[in-house]
Amino acid sequence: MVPAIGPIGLDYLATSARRANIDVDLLDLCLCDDPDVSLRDYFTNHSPRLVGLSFRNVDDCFWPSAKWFIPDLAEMVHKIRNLTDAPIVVGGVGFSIFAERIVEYTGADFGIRGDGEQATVSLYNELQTSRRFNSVDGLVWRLNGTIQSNHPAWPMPLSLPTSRDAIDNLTYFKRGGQCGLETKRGCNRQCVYCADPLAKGTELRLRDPSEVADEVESLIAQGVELVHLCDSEFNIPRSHALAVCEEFIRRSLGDIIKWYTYMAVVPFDAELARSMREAGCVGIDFTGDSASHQMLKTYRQLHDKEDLALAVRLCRENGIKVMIDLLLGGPGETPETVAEAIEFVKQIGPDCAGAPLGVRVYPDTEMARIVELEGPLEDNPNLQRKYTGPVDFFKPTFYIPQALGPRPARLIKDLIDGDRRFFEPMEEIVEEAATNVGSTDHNYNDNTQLAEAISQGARGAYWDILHKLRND
Ligand code: B12
Repeated sequence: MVPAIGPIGLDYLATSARRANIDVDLLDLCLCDDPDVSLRDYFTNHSPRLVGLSFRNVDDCFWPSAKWFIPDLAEMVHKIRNLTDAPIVVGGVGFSIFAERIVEYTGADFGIRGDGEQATVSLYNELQTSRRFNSVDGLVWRLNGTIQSNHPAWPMPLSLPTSRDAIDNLTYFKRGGQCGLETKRGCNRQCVYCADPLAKGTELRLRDPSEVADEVESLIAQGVELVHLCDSEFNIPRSHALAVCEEFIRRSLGDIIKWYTYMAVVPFDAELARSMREAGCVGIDFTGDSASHQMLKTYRQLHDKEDLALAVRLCRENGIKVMIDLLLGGPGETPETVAEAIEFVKQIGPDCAGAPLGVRVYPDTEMARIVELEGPLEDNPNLQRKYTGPVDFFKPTFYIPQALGPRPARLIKDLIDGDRRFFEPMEEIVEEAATNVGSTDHNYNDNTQLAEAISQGARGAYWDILHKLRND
């Protein structure tokens, strides 16, 4: 994917395996000039006992581009299979959303759903000894040809000491304009559409703030000056967000490193905003979803319109850039609710606002249940997809209500009415132009405009880079 995002899961995994005295080689296919040649060279000279593949994105979650990456993963598994007899295990956030289906589709020997650190070590050990696969947390495996799934690997308490030295973080920083870092895992919110609980669990698993600060210092030592937090929402719970900021402030990290984060709109208040700014936060992307009371209830958000206004004001007062991400086209959305959301966001005046169209429907979410209650999937006119055959939420499937009319993206664009703070939905008819300079959406995949800006020195969250580009 372009720009390149560092596979930070592998940084954590390698540390954990090395601590367990397992030798680890890391072949980063994203940074190879020719991945096929690198794979052949590697397996000609090495005979590993286990091969792991990190798979982050199943699809691009963006309508109408709706790119699906599973066939590429299957091809990769097949290629590796022809180069080594070692078992192949797949893991990663995207993988964890669809673990069983992916193992089945790709023919990989194993998968790990959830955190990989302890589970990979445990799988490795079982492979060398008694092969008790039912004892490996998160493992998806086969028994007499049928797929078995152990309980997801969501260890608690969460301890991830790492010096972040397995992947080439500096190159990712230069090519991706930022590096990732987590302060916790899991999310206990119930937003109907979200797949994060499937991959990370519904319990908040907090890291010790001093461990997080140590990790930031390791990245700084590598030359990284800017990170994007990889928490689903940094401010849940508020107490942990504050504790992390306090540790950063105690070590004066805010003077050296800048960071961006995703946040829920509540809880947020003056004390948290001030601490975040002092700790180095320069930008927040809020999960706004809507500014229509009715749609916020449908999405099961805990905030309302006035909270959105407060969030923008607090950011302004503290010199933090602010983006409100909307999610237009959920169940019950009408031209009126879309207009209400767009008008309100215009009024409260964030630096940017995302206005994508369509809700990616993931299996085993409340959204999937809502859709199923609407009647037979094949006949549901609110489901949009690019693939043929039966409706299958494994493949990119989007909810866009008929009530938005025959050209819903156009409707939204008309309401945005050229306001350059908004990232607009991609329109079917200009899909081909979407990767070209001048596109007005915020699909961060295959984004040559972004990649070009980063190669010329732009740094930051992608919305902030795109916003600056547009305003220059
Ligand atoms: C932060 C983030 C971003 C940031 C990245 C910043 C950065 N520098 O890292 C930004 C904003 C750039 C971003 C962009 C996009 N993102 Co994003 N992002 C995330 C987020 C919140 C965190 C990902 C992360 O790094 N986690 C931390 C690492 C440590 O966890 P991990 O990768 O899961 O690794 C662990 C396990 O999975 C496992 N594991 C990992 N690898 C391996 C390998 C093996 C062998 C094993 C056994 C285990 C294993 O062990 C690891 C440690 O426990 C996730 C949602 C989430 N909560 O995870 C979405 C998420 C990954 N993003 C998603 C999407 C769709 C995108 C975009 C495509 C959106 C778009 N169209 O623009 C772009 C792609 C950009 C690009 N060019 O690649 C989706 C993918 C869903 C899907 N359908 O595939 C997610 C899941 C969000 C969601 N629920 O929709 N994203």
